[in-house]
Amino acid sequence: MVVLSQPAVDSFSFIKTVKKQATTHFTGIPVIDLFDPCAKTLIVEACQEFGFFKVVNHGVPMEVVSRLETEAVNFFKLSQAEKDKAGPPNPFGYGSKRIGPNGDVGWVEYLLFSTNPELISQSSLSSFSRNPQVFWSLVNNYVSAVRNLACEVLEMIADELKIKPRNTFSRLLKDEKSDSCFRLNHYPPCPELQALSGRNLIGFGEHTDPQVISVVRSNNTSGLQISLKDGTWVSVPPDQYSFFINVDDSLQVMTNGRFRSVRHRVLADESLKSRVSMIYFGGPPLSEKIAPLSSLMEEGEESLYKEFTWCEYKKSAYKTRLGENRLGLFEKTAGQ
Ligand code: GA4
Repeated sequence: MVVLSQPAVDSFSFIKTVKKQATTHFTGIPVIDLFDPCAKTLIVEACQEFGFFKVVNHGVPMEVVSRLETEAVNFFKLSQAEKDKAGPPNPFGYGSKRIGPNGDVGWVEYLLFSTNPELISQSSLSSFSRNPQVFWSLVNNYVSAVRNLACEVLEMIADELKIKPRNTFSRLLKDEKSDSCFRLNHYPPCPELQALSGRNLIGFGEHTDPQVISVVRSNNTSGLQISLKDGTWVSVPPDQYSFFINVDDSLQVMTNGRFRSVRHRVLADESLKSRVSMIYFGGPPLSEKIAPLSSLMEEGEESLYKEFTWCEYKKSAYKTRLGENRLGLFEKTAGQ
């Protein structure tokens, strides 16, 4: 028999679950070797079909990844009282179970940072680690390595789509005012709760990312799922040595819907293993206009979206629930 303490039962009652499924890993996720001469074509195909792909031969030193992972694991091992000193997230800082400002919850705890050094002080950095300088330099090394990777991918996309200049997308992330952020997620094991419910707990509910592109790395645990074009959820086979790339809402708009912003979610693992993921969300400067690129538009093709700036989109996103179709508010209806 499973005996649960009252706090565990209480926390379970507001976390969503999905019907238990045996984890069968989807074998169709595109794997792009950046050294492959066909990589550019394969990336564009993956962005159109899935909005998601895996990158190998990415050039990010594994040491940069593992050193940050160790620090992250150490942070999440601290007592709840210690971790709470770095919260609540507004939106940056430490958060547990609550995601965003509108009542979403998941079986997850996290640290959310801006990658803009000017905003760092807001997030009471000093409490993130016993050695905040070391922690911060590891985050910085990691973020600059994955930003370079994201920019490389965006430039390959621009080449393949014949968009000039080739930094049309990547400049948004390289701009010193780029509104990018970085998230460390920890999904603690929850075998008791899953056994009790006979269902899978939701770690991070389904959503799309509002930015341009996201780069995800996780330890060797399952849990990440993506939604295919037909709405089927499939499990992404974990690979701690590779990076997964998401197409985000803003890139969907800039390509006038040719690329798909991928809907994804994380189910809490059934095993005793913790899932730790690190995600870089590459965003544009706040004042940037997000609109389909004219060079991509065919004759007579109209924009599917009303015009907006990243600042307007972000503001609107923060008023929504996680699972909402945020871009829906900016879609043009017939005749508009
Ligand atoms: C989803 C992508 C990123 O994790 C994030 C999330 C943000 C948050 O956790 O504060 C949001 C979510 C994300 C979109 C809708 C709003 C805002 C939670 C939420 C309910 C950091 C982001 O930029 O948007």
